[in-house]
Amino acid sequence: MEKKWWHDKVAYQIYPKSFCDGNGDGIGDLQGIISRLDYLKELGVDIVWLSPIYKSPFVDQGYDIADYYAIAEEFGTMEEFDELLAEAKKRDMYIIMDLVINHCSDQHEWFQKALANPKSEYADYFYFREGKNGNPPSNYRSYFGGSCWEPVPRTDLFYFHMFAKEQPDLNWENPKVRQELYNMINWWLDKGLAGFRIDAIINIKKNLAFPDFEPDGADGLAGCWKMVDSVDGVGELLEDLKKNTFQKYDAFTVGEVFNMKEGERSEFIGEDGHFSTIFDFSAHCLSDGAHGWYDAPPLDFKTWRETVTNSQLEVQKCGFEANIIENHDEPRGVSRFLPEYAQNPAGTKMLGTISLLLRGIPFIYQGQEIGMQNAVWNSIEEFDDISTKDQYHTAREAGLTDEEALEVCSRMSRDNARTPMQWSSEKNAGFTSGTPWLKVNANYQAINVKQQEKAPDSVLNYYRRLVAVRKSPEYKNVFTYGTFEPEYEETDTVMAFYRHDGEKRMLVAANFGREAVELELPYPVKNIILSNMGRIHMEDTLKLDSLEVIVLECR
Ligand code: TEU
Ligand code: CA
Repeated sequence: MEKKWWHDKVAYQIYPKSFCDGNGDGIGDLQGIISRLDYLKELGVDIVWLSPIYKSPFVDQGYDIADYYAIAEEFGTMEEFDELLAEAKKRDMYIIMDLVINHCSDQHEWFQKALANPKSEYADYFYFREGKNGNPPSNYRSYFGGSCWEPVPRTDLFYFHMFAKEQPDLNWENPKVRQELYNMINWWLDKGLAGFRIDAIINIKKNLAFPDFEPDGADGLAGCWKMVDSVDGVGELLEDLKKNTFQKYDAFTVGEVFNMKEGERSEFIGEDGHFSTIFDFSAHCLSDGAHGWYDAPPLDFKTWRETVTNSQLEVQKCGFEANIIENHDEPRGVSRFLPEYAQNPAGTKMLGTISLLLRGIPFIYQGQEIGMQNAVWNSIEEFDDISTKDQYHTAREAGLTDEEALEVCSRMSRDNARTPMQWSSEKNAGFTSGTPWLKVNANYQAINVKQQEKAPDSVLNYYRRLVAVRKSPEYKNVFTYGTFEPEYEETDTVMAFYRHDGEKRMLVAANFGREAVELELPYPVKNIILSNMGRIHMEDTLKLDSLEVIVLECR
């Protein structure tokens, strides 16, 4: 396998609005990010992914871009962005941005021109279609609820949007659109950007016949992803994209790809794949409800272990995926993947160790490194997120009480990941001197950076050691290129695997159960590399207390 510059890197996702507020307006910004680069460096971060910072009306928190060439004034200026690039470079860090090109904002000038004159060439930048007897052209439900089709005022046309109605989908079949997007991407790469995280990219290929599907909900609509599922040919678009942009720069690209078809993985992330890598969402998809968050199945340990294991075994046949516990679209991993008795520092370290030492590119989401958890939400009014509001509505429509629907949203809301970063036990968790745009998690006195920096055994200091082990000259190769081999799969509570590169064999083992376990050790222990319980000695058997994780070098 050809080695790539990004194979051995550790990435960190910043959600700019909630990371650090430099000027006291309650909104995180570029100066805030710059002020925390040393913090990220100390954590061992190489690649920083910024969720969208482009000019936007923020209907979907920046995933609705009004100008691809401008920085949102809430976040700062282009000069400040250049400063961030330069400051990152000084520290040998790479910046990647979010690339949202399935759709733009309805405030983008292309869409404004299209609306102003639906006969102009700009209408063809989007999907403008005639309705069927005054009804929308097809029966698709958008990802955020309601029809995918919105009437174009003063016409009998509708435009297509898979997300909010303020996020019209771009017409990727139009070569002019593709060229505009490629120019924009190259413009950013020319600036010195290291690459992109690529948003919702599987959706760019449409079935242009827009056929109806069997309704699958009380609203009489069918999920629009079914159309995406039913169409072939996204690969050609993705190759065209890559060849005209990323490839020329040796850029690092990580695709947000749901609904990949069976057997397509190597086309996406193989040696000459469309992307460097894609996120592994297999564990997250376990809580996909058939109709929404309200019927999300509960998670159980063995299914989770089997899912992660199978994914690792599949992925290593062709490339690298990016491993996450959480991101800005997901609830906090500690609250989601750990049983209640494990939602504490020991359990948090255990989960982090598994995630970071799997084969793949680890992405840490802001706050994960201090063990941030879901917030307590007292009413639906407290949420900001467009998707949460839709899911609340869907749950109520399905017959859940207000209280039950609130419980569902509290458990699943994307806002759980978007509450401000907890820097200290000062007012507003040290995130802002003003009024935060979204409420701060009430637990910030107990969970924050400043306190954890001082405590040698804190989650933060453990994460620092964990990243350092992964990147150490001694173990870097095995943790980057070593194969993944599951172990102790027959147990009820242990998630364990070897990483093996032919030279070194490492064992990572975690006990998710309430009881201690004692297991045979097929390979004698050479060294204890890491322990969340301060264990420095291991006899001939593997002893793990409840919530203990250990990293061993085997003989
Ligand atoms: O997400 C795409 C996506 O399909 C999921 O986010 C999912 O629909 C959503 O989490 C439901 O709650 C990307 C971004 O990550 C997300 O933040 C944006 O809202 C979305 O695209 C639209 O740009
Ligand atoms: Ca600010």
